[in-house]
Amino acid sequence: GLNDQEWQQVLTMWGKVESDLAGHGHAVLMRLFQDHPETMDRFDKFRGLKTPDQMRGSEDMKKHGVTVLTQLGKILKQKGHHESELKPLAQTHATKHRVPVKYLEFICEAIMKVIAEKHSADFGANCQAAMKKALELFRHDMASRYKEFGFQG
Ligand code: HNN
Repeated sequence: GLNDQEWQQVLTMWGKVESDLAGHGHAVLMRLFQDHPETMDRFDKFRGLKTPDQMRGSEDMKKHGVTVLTQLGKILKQKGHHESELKPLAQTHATKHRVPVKYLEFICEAIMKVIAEKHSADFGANCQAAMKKALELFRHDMASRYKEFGFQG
């Protein structure tokens, strides 16, 4: 787990993400879909988006970015005691959307890159390490839940 100081670094940084959740969310999804186009296949609603320009202009993608980062923020704010937030999310992502653990890793990488781009001055090595640990904990606990729902991920 993370210690108090690490959680504080994570949540302080998350506060900066929340100052423009839509901008960060949209950038994260753009990054994810460009680096790993196969992840787009999980979304019926994004099937029409073919080019980076279409993605940039998509209100739907912006909206979904807010959904994803809002949910992730709720999880991070539990500082590891996120069982009740994680369970329903793991259930839909395992049984309905069938999102492999690998895709969770991809989006965590995209989040790290977007924060590094937008907040380079405030995202020093210690803060990066803390954020990475928090995202790894999230992924690890999602993966364990997946197994309970019979999805190997
Ligand atoms: O659980 C749900 O189905 C509610 C909608 C939702 C939420 C709150 C989704 C979601 C959907 C349904 C979209 C809709 O109906 O408008 C789909 C198709 N996700 C996906 C697919 C892939 C996906 Mn995710 N999500 N999500 C959330 C919330 C958070 C959330 N999702 C994630 C990843 C990595 C992928 C594969 C590309 C994802 C993450 C990491 C998070 C943050 C905790």
